[in-house]
This record gives sequence, structure tokens and C-alpha cells, in this order.
Amino acid sequence: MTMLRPLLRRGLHLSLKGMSLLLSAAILVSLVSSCHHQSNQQQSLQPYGPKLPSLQPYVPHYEASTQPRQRGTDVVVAVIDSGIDLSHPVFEGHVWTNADEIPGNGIDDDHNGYIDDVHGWDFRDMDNNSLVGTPMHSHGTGVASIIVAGNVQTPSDTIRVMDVRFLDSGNSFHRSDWPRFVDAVEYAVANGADIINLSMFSNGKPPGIAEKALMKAAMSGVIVVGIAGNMEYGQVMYPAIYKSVIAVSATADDFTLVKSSNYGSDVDFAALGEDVEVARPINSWSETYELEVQSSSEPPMLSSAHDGGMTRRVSGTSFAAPQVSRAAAMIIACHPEFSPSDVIRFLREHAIDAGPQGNDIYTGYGVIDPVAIESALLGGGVGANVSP
Ligand SMILES: [Ca+2]
Ligand SMILES: [Ca+2]
Ligand SMILES: [Ca+2]
Repeated sequence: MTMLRPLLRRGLHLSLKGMSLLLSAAILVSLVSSCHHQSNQQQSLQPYGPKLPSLQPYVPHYEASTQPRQRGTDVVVAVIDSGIDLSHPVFEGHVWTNADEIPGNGIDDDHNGYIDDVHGWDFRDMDNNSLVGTPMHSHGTGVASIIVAGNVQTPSDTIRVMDVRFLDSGNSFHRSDWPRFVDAVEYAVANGADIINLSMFSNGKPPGIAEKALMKAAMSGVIVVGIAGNMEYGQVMYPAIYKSVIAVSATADDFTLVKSSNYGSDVDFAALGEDVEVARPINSWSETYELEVQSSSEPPMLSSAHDGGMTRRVSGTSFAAPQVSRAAAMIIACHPEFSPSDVIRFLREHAIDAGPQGNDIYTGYGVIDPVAIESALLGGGVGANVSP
């Protein structure tokens, strides 16, 4: 697939919170008119409940996610990861901007506890820029590029990424980092994220504060997308195993599970996670350094072959999850009235059934292809661009 298309500058930047209601309404109308409204949108939509109804009881905290989150006209996806090189052209017009923060004045203008946090926060260095301080791993830039890459004049037009750096230079984190993780999640929720992408997993069980933070995020209407993991285990790793997090496994082009991908009854969806073309950082990134620390990295970067240009090809569940985040973001862009439950239902209805019929331990409810989701949203029919 070709991820990075020629970039066209958008005429309007929609992230200003102070924008007049009239203008917002006009933009909303223009956006919605480009989306095909499903005839069943007025039906009563059921919450996405147990992952396997026969085995697991309904979890009440999902009830909270039946309420739409209060949001602006943009769809904000917080990428809690290793940091993003936002100067890469793929992000042009797709960067979340904190409109209440005056850049570079050394003052926390919006009183959210973070000084000059214009595009996010670096919880590794406790500064406002992933490109300065400790070396940034390339992982987050690749993940984020999947979320924003696409055509203009489509639902993806309003998607903005928030750079919430958490992982260290080796793309790793340690047990002592969980409080930092909680801060990162709370930052994303407090600053307007509609979706949190968590392309990371933990070998050990996180402390209760981590689960609580993710549950609070879900209860406040944020959709959290995580990864099954890349250990070949028949079990989804933390934190995606939590019911407040969507667990994504990785499939190849032919919808078979990627060998390294974890699987299990907690998998909700699968998405392309093999040989995916993503953006590679163009600043503040030393590939030599990265290769040196890669042996201890977690989660592993399974493939990093590239042509020395602006992109490279990678594999792993880390790059499957953002396909689901992107699909969810496009659904929200077209249906701002949808609650998280409605979004999940839309994903389920438009997932491509793969492997054993119905919900299965390898691909959950099926493979999410953002192109097929976009096609469905635009009225082009489900699976119009998909060959089984
Ligand atoms: Ca601030
Ligand atoms: Ca400031
Ligand atoms: Ca930094």
C-alpha cells in the first residue's frame, strides 16, 4: 500500500478552541455533507460489551462509553508512544495544537500543569518537545503516520495527533514508569483526546493505578486502542487485555495472523501489521543508536528495512493498532454524534471476517481496513477496495 501520498495543504485549520460557534457549525455541515450517513444511524445502538459473551460477564464500566464525548470539530488522537517527529510532512495539517497555550513564553497559560505544551507533552523528559532531550525512538513517528496518512477531502481531513511521549530512547519502559504512564493517559484525556493509541505492551501486570487511569479514560468517552503484543503468545498482553482497551492483533495482506502476533479470546479486532509503510523521523533520530539499543527494546521493532527516504517498512501489532485508531477517528469525523459504543459497533459491522467464521481468537470480530471503513463512510460500499 502507498501510505504517503502527495500532501495538499488544507484551507482551514480547525483546531482553534475559541472559534466562533457559527464557523464551527458551518465547517461541521460541510464535513458531514462529505460523509455518507448510514440509514440505521438513528437506531438504538447497543454498547460493545463482553468480548466473548458466553465466557465473560458484561462489564458495567462500558455503560459510560455510551455517551458521546464533548468534542470540537477536530478528531484528536493522542499517541502515547516514543514521541513523534511532527516536522515530517505527513503530519502537515494534522497536528493537535493546544489553542489555550501561548508557545514559548515559559508560562502555563492554560493552567493544565504543563508549560508551553503546544502539541503535547514529553513525559520521558518532562519537556514540551520530543525532538529535544533524550534521543527519540522512531516507533512513535511510524505509528502516528498511519493515523493521519490519507487523502484530503475525506473524513481523515480533521484528524489531529497529539504527541504524548512516554517510551524511552530504546522504545521501552520500566516498572517504575507506571506513574508516568498514568500522567500521560490523564494528560490525553484532560486535553481533549477522542482516541488514545497505545502501541505498547507490558510483560508484567501493571499496578492498579494504570488500569484505573484507562478505565477513567473509557468512562469519560475516550476510545483506547491497544496491541495484542508480539510474543507469539495465545494471550493478549497488558494493557490491551483490560476491557477498557481495544485489543488489536496483526494480520498480513491475506488476513492471516502475523506469526509474531499474540492472539486470544481478548482480541477485539485485527489489522494490517506486516510490511507496513510508515514515516521515518527526519530529525533528532540516529538509526545507528537505535540499532544499538534495539536488542533491549520492548515492544520489538520487527522489521525496519527502508530505502533511506522518508518512509520505511515495519511489522508488528504496534502498526496494526493505529489502523484501528485511524478507522475509529474517521467514523467520529463523519458521525460526531456517535458514542464510543456506536463507533465500536460500526467497526464490528464493517470488519472483514477472517479465519474461523465469526468472532475468533485470532482476529476478534474481524480485520479493520481503514480504506474499507472510509469507503463505507463515503457511501462507496463496504469492502469496495478489499479483496479477500
Ligand atoms: Ca499548559
Ligand atoms: Ca505558554
Ligand atoms: Ca524531550
